[in-house]
This record gives sequence, C-alpha cells and structure tokens, in this order.
Amino acid sequence: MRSGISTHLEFSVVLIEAVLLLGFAIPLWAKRVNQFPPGKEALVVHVVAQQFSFNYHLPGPDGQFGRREVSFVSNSNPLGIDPNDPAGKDDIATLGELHVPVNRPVIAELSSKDVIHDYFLPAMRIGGDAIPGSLIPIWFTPIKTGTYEVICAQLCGLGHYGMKGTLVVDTPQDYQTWLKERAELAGGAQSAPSPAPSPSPGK
Ligand SMILES: [Cu+2]
Repeated sequence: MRSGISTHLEFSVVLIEAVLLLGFAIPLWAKRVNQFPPGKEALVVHVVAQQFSFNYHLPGPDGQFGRREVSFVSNSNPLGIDPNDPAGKDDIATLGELHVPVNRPVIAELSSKDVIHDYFLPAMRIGGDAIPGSLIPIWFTPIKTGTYEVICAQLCGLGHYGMKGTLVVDTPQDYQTWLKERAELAGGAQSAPSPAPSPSPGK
C-alpha cells in the first residue's frame, strides 16, 4: 500500500528531526550560550538601555570600571559614573555606537534605566533582554571586521522603531586608536571642571 509507506516514512522523518533538535541541537546550543569565556580573555562592556538608545560603558585603559551611582546620573553623565572614584576617571561612555576588536570574546552586561528593552545583534546571532534592576550577561566573538546593526527587539515605547545603533568591529590597531581617542575625551568630561587647556579644540 503506497499510502502506508509514505505515512511510515513521514513519521520516521519527524522522529529523526525531533531527536536531532531536542536531543542534540537545543542542549548543545544552551551549553554554548552559557559557557562564558574567562573574564581575563574577554572584553567586558556594560550596555545600559534607555528610551530610545543604548549607552555603553567601557573600563578605559586601566581595565577597571568606575563605580556607578543613580544619584550621579545627569545629562552629561548618563551612566552615573562616580566622579570621585579614581577607577572611573578614564572610563569611556558612548551613546549608540560600540567599538570592539575582532577575534576577541565580548561579554556585554545588559541593564536598563527605564523599561524593558532587548539588546539584539542579528549579525552575532545573539541578544538578551535589558531589564531595569537586573544585570544580564551575553557574549559573542566577532570574527569579521565591519559595521553591524544593533536593534532593540522589545517594543519599548513610541520611539522603539528608531532604537538602533551600530557595532563596529575594528582591527586590533584601529580599536586601540579608538580607545585612546575616547579615553582622552573621557578624561576631560568625567572629571570635575578642569582648567587645563585641551589640545583638541574641535569636536
Ligand atoms: Cu527599546
């Protein structure tokens, strides 16, 4: 009977696919997602979502994050970096654009200042919810230089459609250049009014 054979065949295919998916693919993927690279090897960055953009906080050349405190949050200090903490003096805060070096694991710790957002990097095939009061880490390793899109994948308000950003994957040299430029800018912005003349007048 032809119909009998085709029923058996289809059932077998469904069974094999189910075993592959539930028995191998999903557990392996879950393991891969939860297996974070060691902290020393990875670049750690804080991603702080707010309506309607993503803020980034990098530790700067000293590799140490400055303390953050809600009471310091202002327009010029959107992340609330403590100006009295020496570790925070060279910290880098950017809005909308993140630079990372190629071939180095990145751990992004997600949080939010207002509502629930979702930090989604389609090109890195990873994303995670950014929830007020929580720190949710995700990780990825960029393997190709270029500029990639970052989007908010959680309906978060009227401006949600425009909540986009860029991830720039640099060569290690380009990344160091960017880091240096940013750290110099941060040195002036983060500390209390400094009378020292800036060598770069242009913005
Ligand atoms: Cu959002």
